[in-house]
Amino acid sequence: MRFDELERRYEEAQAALARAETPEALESWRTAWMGRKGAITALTRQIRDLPKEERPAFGQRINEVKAALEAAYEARAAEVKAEALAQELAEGAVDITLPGRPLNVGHLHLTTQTLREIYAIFERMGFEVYEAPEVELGYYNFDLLNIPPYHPARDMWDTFWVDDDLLLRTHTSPGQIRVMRERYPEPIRVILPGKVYRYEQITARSEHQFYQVEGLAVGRHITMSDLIGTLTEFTRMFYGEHRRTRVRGSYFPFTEPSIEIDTDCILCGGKGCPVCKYTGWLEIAGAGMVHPVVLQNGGYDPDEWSGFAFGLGVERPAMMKYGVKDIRLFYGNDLRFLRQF
Ligand code: FA5
Repeated sequence: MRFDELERRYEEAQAALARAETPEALESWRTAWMGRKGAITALTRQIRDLPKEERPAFGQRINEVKAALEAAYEARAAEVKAEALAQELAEGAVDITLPGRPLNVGHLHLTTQTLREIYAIFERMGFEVYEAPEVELGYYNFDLLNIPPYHPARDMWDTFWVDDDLLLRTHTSPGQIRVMRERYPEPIRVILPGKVYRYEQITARSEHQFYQVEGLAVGRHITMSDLIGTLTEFTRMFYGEHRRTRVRGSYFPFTEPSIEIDTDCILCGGKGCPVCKYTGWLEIAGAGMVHPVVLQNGGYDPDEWSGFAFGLGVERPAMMKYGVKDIRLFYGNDLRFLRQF
């Protein structure tokens, strides 16, 4: 009878163990069957109630059952642990078929793109790129360009002085003198790109730091029609055939005669807006025939040589080409703007 109960309990314990699927269930099983108050332990206690002769056989069987259940428990515990690990791996695993996170790739700034377009156009017309310093002697920025210290034209370009002699250049024109002095007596056809600085109020059309591309051609028979032809060709290639340009008489101390080139304002379609100062036109370049004094300062005899020069903005032509309404957007570092180009 006791043997029957032991075998029945043994089977029940095995079945219950097979149903335990979590570490918690295993623990409960262990307490319920093998613990101090567990069912198998309770059977052990019954040994003393048995007739003496049955005790050894029953004791031996109970020990076998206990050992078998311990072993089964260990095996089941290992299984449950392996299943839990497999599940954890499946849940937290890396799916190598997922597409990777996109890398943020930058691109060239609108100003750099525009500069490169400008270089490409002038390269096709035979101009080479020449670089001149951004921190410049006042002597080159003004005096050698026919702007003596007392001359009121100095007021057109106020800037940031580094010391009594050095300044942040107000335009790329001082580079003209540097090329001429370096290249004499060769004919010259160069563009001089770079940053320029002005102490002036920032508005939708004016920055205190911006880019210019200077142009200089010096030769034996260079005339105003070469200048107008070159700039007209530039605007045609930069904007396309449809854009209107106009040439106006102007004044610069370092050119004589002087002109300015305007394009029709695409922001307002010519109706007038703050960027074009309500004229329908925006100046993109100042230009003219190199003043004889400037040719002389560069080492070229004005009786033998002539030349033209121009100073083209970079941001303003870009505004007119791409419809940028405010020049402050260029260097405001707002990615919503920069990503559009
Ligand atoms: C000059 O700087 C002359 N050096 C240009 C020149 C060169 C004339 C050679 C004759 C011969 P101006 O100050 O007008 O000129 O500037 C030339 C161009 O730079 C303007 O047409 C405009 O496109 C751009 N520019 C001028 N001021 C600003 C500004 N504050 N912000 C943005 N662009 C400007």
